Amino acid sequence: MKSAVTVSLVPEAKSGPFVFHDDLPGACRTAKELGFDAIELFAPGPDAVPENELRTILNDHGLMLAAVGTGAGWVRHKLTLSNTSAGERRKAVDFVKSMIDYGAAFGASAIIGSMQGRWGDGMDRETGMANLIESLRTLADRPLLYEPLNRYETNFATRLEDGVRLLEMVKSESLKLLADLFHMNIEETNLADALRAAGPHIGHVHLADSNRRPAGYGHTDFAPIGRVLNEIGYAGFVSAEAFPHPDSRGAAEATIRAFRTHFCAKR
Ligand code: LER
Ligand code: MN
Repeated sequence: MKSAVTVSLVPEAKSGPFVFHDDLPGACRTAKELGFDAIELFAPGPDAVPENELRTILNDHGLMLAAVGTGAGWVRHKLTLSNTSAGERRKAVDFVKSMIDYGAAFGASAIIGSMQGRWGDGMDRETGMANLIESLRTLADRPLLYEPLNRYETNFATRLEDGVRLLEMVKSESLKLLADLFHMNIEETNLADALRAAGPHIGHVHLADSNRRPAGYGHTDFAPIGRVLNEIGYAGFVSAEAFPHPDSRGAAEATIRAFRTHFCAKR
């Protein structure tokens, strides 16, 4: 498994669950100093940091790009892949495509989290689901991560097993699941069992404690989670998407400590 830490450059997400905010070179410096393998980038769009600039920053610090978030499409432009309007769905798909292209230049997948939207407000579940599946089919010819979210953020897939069912409907080898331990803490009966059952579908992990503070600041038991990920041979990123508590550096330090204790394949 490889360690990563999130960096948000989205002004609307200033109070969001990201370890670092705004200062990309500073975040990379601290991430490298603490021994992270990668950063995960939440950017306003594909032009926020030009590709050559990002390449220079990553190379200078010997870091990989773990993944790119697409949530700015929702928080900035109110776009969703399940929108009842075909025109709005097209805009959402185009935004995600631009982020897929951006990440692909670094071998990083794009994440579909809040961009999935939710059914309701005049759109029934069946129609919303059909819209989401159609959008994902259009996008998933390249590496893409679908993230089940807790009930307050979506009503499509809230547990990993719902996510696996959705993946089976989309039928794309390049579409994998993102297991976010914060959402799972709200929705799953048992986190380790859910991860074991989802097995080879898991393509990325978001690491946060029960309260979305960094690992170690809540009551999630990470030992069985790390054990099961090792057992199923998960070799992807474990990426800290957590509040900068007590501050960004402190959150990154707690994360790398938890990563080394529970996730490194050394047992
Ligand atoms: C994104 O990775 C996520 O976990 C969501 O909670 C963002 O809305
Ligand atoms: Mn997440």
